[in-house]
Amino acid sequence: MRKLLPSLIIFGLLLAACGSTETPAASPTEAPAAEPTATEPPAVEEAAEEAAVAETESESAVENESEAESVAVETGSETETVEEVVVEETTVEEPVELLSAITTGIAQNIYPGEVTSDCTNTNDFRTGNYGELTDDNGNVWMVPAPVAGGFTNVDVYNDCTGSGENDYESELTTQVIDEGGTEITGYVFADNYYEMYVNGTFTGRDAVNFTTFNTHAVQFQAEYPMTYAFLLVDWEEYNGIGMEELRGYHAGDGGFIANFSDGTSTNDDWVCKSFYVAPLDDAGACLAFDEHGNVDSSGCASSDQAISCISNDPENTCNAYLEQMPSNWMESDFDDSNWPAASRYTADDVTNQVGFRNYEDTLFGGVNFVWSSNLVLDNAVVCRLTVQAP
Ligand SMILES: [Ca+2]
Ligand SMILES: [Ca+2]
Ligand SMILES: [Ca+2]
Ligand SMILES: [Ca+2]
Repeated sequence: MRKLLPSLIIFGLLLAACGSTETPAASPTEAPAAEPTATEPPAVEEAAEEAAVAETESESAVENESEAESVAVETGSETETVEEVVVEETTVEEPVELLSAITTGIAQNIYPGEVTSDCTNTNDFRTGNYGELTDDNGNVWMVPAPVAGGFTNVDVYNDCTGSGENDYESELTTQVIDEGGTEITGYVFADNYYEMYVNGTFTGRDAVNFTTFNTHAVQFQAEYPMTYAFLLVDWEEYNGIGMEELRGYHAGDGGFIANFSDGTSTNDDWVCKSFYVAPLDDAGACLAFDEHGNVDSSGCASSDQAISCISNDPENTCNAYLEQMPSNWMESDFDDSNWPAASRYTADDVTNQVGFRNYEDTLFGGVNFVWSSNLVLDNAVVCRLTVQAP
């Protein structure tokens, strides 16, 4: 039977990061990350009733195909072949208009990050809170991103919820995504947070939303062509305006690096699209959009000194650009052919943290960081790559 296309019914924007109607995003009114097992999809909670609801029925099941199949039927001691009419359900998918918004100021509702009380490194720990930001049309956006949560990957280095350097090899187990597929081991570091999918299957997430900085290992078995999809978040303390606190306001930066045992690693073969840009002056007048509608913030002021709102009551004056993520961004058959190529960055551009530097020449030897074209302003980014063969 042909597989039904994923439903694209939209329950506000809070479901935007989910793979299907079976894996809704975390409720903004509850801790976003529950702890499902490795065989389950990310944390599942119904979206809050009060969330702005843009219920857009975007597909309709249409019975439009039937075909005759030969079916072997056991009848007593003999087998006869009969013609059976099989009616297949297929769907007609209509284009979905994905929402976008320019907002002003910080989120109205703040919810604590899930490791708020668990981090043992009190010096460098920064709580990874979530916020709900309502735009002028009443749509509610989860910032810094509509993360879904789910199980965490094995620690290589984690001095927050782990004990620092970790004997990760003894903890790795293989997640079977495709029976008979190739076994892959990989290493991932994100500034600051990632959720990972391979061939549309959730394969784990970062254990620490914000800081301290940590590195993970992952092991799975999957078939080629192999599609990697990562939701990446440069976390923030002032939810909704893309800023962190370190003796004042700062527009922090992102960055993502991954290296897999089949030779796949982060480089400009990947595509990376931004869904949350902040802090911005002048309602985002500096933003550009390419011919496919992808936002480009590379022409915007991107330093603490150059962004005017940072020194002018940022919590009430800085703007953000928000764009709804397609619900199927992690799927193998998602069309990312019009997404921008990833931009490459060096470790010096991204981080000097021991959580990465300890493994720079070993687990990540010779690999580039990637992100969208703006490491500072683009705070929620999805990066994808499909590997045809090893
Ligand atoms: Ca992290
Ligand atoms: Ca940032
Ligand atoms: Ca950061
Ligand atoms: Ca950084």
